[in-house]
Amino acid sequence: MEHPILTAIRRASFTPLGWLTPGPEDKLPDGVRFVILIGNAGPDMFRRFARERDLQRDTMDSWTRDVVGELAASLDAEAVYPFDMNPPWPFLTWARRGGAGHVSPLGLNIHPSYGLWHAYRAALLFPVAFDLPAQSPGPHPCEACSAKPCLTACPVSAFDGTRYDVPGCFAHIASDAGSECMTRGCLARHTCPVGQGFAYAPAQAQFHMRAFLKARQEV
Ligand code: B12
Repeated sequence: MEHPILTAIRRASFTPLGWLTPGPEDKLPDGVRFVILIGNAGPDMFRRFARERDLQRDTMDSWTRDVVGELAASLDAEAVYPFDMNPPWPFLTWARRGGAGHVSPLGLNIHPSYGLWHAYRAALLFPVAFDLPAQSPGPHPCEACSAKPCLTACPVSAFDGTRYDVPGCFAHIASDAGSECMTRGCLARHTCPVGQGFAYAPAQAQFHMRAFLKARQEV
């Protein structure tokens, strides 16, 4: 039987992605004994968001604060978010420590089932440790992937396995030539063979790409 904390997270349309006991290097408030990372994998979270908000006008971040704030309160937890930026919380490092995946050649984490098609929406911080079995991400799938199509699929070669050319990526997606990236989502991400069944549906892909471009244009 699933632990009731994980069931409560799923009922709220989020996916529990990993969990860990934090250390001093995490710079979390005193008294935090356990961290559960929650996010999206599969369509449930975006469907709930689309039911509750106007996709043309509202941001996912403000919706996340509302609904995760409520979920956290119901579980006697605090929440911190991947979009808190001063400085950003190390979600990808936490996720790897929590057994949720490995770092891919793109810099994103790759999950054994969801591949690159998952993202974090919050970390729930608890004052007690739960008896959840440690997760293992299994062997690194990219080490067995000799073709590495993710490193050659980007139309402007933004990835070479060691860096991400952020200005090059944005110049492309802001131009007419970048319309396929804008409607389907990052083409490097699409080409990864792991977790293809979890690739975002067109509405979700386009929503995120527009938000991504808009955030950059506002900097
Ligand atoms: C700043 C940021 C960006 C910047 C620049 C990122 C960059 N230079 O790599 C911009 C705005 C351009 C960006 C773009 C995207 N991002 Co971003 N981004 C972040 C953010 C807010 C902070 C990252 C950071 O600086 N952390 C600080 C350090 C201390 O944290 P860290 O855990 O140690 O993480 C770093 C290491 O893992 C490092 N790393 C380790 N090994 C390697 C190896 C290589 C080759 C590389 C390049 C990096 C790398 O990369 C991380 C830094 O990006 C995070 C959210 C968060 N709070 O983590 C999302 C996050 C990393 N982004 C995410 C996503 C999905 C994207 C996009 C795909 C968005 C889109 N188009 O839909 C793109 C493509 C990103 C890519 N290939 O890297 C997800 C990744 C989910 C996952 N599966 O891993 C995150 C976690 C947000 C979320 N809500 O889940 N992003």
